[in-house]
Amino acid sequence: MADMYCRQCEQTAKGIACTVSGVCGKDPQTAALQDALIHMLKGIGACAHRARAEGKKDSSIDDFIIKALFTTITNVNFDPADIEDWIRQGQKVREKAKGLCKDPSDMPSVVSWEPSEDLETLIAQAASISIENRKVDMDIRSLREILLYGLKGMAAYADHAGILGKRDEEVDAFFPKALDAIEDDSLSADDYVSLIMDFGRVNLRCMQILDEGHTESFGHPVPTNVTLGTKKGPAIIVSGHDLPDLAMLLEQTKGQGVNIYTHGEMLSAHGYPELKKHAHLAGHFGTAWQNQQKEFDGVPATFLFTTNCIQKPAPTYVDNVFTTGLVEYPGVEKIESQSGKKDFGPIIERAKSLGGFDADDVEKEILVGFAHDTVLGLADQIIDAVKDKSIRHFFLIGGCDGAKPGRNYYTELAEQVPDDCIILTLACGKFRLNRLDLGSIGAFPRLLDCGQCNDAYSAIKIAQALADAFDTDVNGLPLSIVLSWYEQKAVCILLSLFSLGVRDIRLGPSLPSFISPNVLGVLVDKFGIKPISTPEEDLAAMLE
Ligand code: SF4
Ligand code: SF3
Repeated sequence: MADMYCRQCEQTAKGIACTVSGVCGKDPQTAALQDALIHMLKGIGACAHRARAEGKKDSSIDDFIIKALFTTITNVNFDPADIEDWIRQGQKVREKAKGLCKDPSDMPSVVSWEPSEDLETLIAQAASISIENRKVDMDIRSLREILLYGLKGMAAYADHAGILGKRDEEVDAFFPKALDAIEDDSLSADDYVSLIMDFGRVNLRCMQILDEGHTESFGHPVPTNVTLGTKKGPAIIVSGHDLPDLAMLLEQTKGQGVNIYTHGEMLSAHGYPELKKHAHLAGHFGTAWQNQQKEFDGVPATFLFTTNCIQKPAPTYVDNVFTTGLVEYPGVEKIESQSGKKDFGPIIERAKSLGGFDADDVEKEILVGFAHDTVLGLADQIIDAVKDKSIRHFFLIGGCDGAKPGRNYYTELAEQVPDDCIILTLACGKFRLNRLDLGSIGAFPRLLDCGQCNDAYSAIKIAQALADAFDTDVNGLPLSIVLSWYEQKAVCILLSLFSLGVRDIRLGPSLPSFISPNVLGVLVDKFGIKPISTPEEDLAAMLE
């Protein structure tokens, strides 16, 4: 039996599965405990789904499911003790959910699964319930995994939305319903396919409420020049996706002589009026998440991880790293929330004591802030430019970044896109292209940054509005979509695109190992999905 079995992300070992230790750094113990936590969530889901059918729900149960799923996303939580704690809490939540049901004795067997009190036995139990040890048809297993990883991605967005005070009953109800379905042996492959299509639609709604949460709290993003580099003085570098954390930190550092920099997916924060108003939001540091160990080494600043993607901090900077939200790394100090408020004092004091950068070091400026409100404000001009042929084609090149050498494809593709075409980008995959000087077409920059991965909603809204204007659907637009994927949020976005009927998406740098050949066949037939090839070949095909 393998020490562990995880294949939920793109960098999985040998393109098959991590079986000895995670390429991400996850150890077998953490992997086993995450499997056990997912098993517990299926039991909670089974109860909560039945309770809902009887008109009973409890938002604390929904919140637990969402947060626990998010905690198992790649590069979020590396602390086995913390995952064990989630399992123990899960037992209590399951009892609560069971108590909401009319007949708690009529439940699937997963509801009576009891995690051992003894850690070693619990890990052995986890092995017996992990995906590779279940005797399930290969295609059913693949469809269950697609649904589970999609749910994990949606959980991240639902959690962010919840923090901003946004929730939606359809989204909340889908988690228990799908967790229950994943364990249901009576479901056929067709049942799972239709559930997955439903999921894509519900995830779109989830991304919509998150978009509303962001824009109601911080305003609609506007085009903004962002300085890449650093300024003299103490510094805090903020990574992840959580804008409310950044907002709180900006308030707490006002007038303190500490500059705040974004890192990774936090880049898009610069476009939001309520965040950019802070003069000490000084710029953006570094590139995408997978370069953090190299880029953080020897930097006289503190680092705050609000969500994924954290990597093992090197000894040279581990004392300067802090986590918050669901991010956990053993030996790294965490800033906890007290009824929604966080005291970032320790990270601010540490940043001051480090002294910060001793001189300005600015590389260049880049432009962000092209979310749906801004782009759709230009819709008439864009439509005219397409009609008079000054814009020939749009490319959406985005998604996650990662360490594989094959990801240079995305840079080369963007470089080779002809001058009369516009590139929309989003998520951390943009770091492969956002330093390129791509110029403009008339008033439009050729590279329009729509935001974080969760702002895929913006790109979809833009595409749908353009399709309406041209009296067609998204497939009828002069638009090609080239996605890079790494973790589970990319899975949920892809499923939303499928649910909208979007065809011919190119996906790379490799196809997910959890998609079985037959399931891939269905996706190719229904949606024309294809793996990336070479930039030259793909570009020629997309511009045909
Ligand atoms: Fe491997 Fe990815 Fe799983 Fe980490 S999350 S153990 S890299 S498949
Ligand atoms: Fe990136 Fe981790 Fe996925 Fe938000 S930050 S897209 S990989």
